[in-house]
Amino acid sequence: MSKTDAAGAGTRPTLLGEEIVARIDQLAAISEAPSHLARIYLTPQHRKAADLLLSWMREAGMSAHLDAIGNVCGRYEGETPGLACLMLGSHYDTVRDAGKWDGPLGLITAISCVADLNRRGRRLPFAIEVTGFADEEGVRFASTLLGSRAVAGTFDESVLNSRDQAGISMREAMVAFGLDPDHIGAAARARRELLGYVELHIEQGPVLEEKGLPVGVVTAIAGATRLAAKITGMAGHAGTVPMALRRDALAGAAECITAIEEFCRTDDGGLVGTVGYIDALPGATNVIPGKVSFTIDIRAPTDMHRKRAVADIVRQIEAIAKRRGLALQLDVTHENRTVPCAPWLKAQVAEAVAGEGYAVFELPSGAGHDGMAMIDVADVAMLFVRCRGGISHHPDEHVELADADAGARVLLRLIENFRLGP
Ligand code: HGY
Ligand code: MN
Ligand code: MN
Repeated sequence: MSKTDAAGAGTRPTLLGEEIVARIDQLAAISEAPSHLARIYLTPQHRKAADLLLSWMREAGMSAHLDAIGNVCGRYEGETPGLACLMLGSHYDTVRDAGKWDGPLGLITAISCVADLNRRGRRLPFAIEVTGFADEEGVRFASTLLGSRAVAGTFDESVLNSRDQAGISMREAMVAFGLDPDHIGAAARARRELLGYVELHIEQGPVLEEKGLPVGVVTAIAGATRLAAKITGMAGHAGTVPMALRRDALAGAAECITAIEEFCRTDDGGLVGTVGYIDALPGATNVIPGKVSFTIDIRAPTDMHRKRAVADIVRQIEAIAKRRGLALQLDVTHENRTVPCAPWLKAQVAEAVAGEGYAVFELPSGAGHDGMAMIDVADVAMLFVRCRGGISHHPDEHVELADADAGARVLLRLIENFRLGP
């Protein structure tokens, strides 16, 4: 934190922040290619990262293991063994060409907080568990929150049959990784084991920076709907088929994409829509595209707004396909309702923020987080840490060391003052 922060706690040693930033860099070196950061579920990089995280957990005084879906799980016992836990966590998979903070910041900070308690020999009247979720982004199997859904006991077994771009099913990838796809249920936790779930995460937006605050208290995580669209037209010769006779799947998809953009752009209620992936076949310069697949991601501040928007967008896409004589298949691949943070737990996050000398500022999360799945097994709260320029899902994603430290101090204070219920 700089001395010029609007609401700050003055200058302090930033020891936790230094450890956190060094580890963020160490973890970021584990990537499918040196040119960009990508750490994808059930790959050798997943394994390598898990081993490193497990070693940090053990060093912090936790017992640690890889669970049935590939999450890393650390446990720091309380005053007596076997107590229910406050669970902290975040994810350690990434998008492609990712920033290094999205996910790992929360996980690494939680480990550093436990390490600090351990160094001081501090035991609490509850256990602390730190979970690193193996797949939150859903890059590989087009289904997100796989790690946290397994922990929440809501993993959808049908995802095991979905295939990655190389045609490998999730079931096959799990077996190759050394996990048993028939025992994912073993990762599930019972509600009575968890006193609450708290996730620290970078904001991924510009609000805290604008406010001059290093941390913020999250009110709710916005819901999202994701769809997979397949458009089938007729492939043909680029030189011989007259324009009027074409059924070009890619031109149809392009019209759909701009319609989605226009629909969301002209909405004044915070609706956002993204087509982030497209594939056209057969994919040759001189062939009219016959088959196109693309994804759609729709989010809004309220569930009702999002659902209405999805229905309208689907109607528009169907009309475009019909007018162009294209076959259309639309599948919902992901649907998450808006998840409110639990008032009693949010109040304790706010207390910790104030306790560290920062102004308490509340904001919603437009991005999705593991808490969306964890809500099915525990009350959820989140703490946001400021990032530079609101940039995320991009290699320029950045958090200042002082802000990483501020986040850690707030989280540590929250843990040490944590009490069950309002
Ligand atoms: O897409 C999301 O909101 C999250 O970053 N996975
Ligand atoms: Mn992300
Ligand atoms: Mn994330």
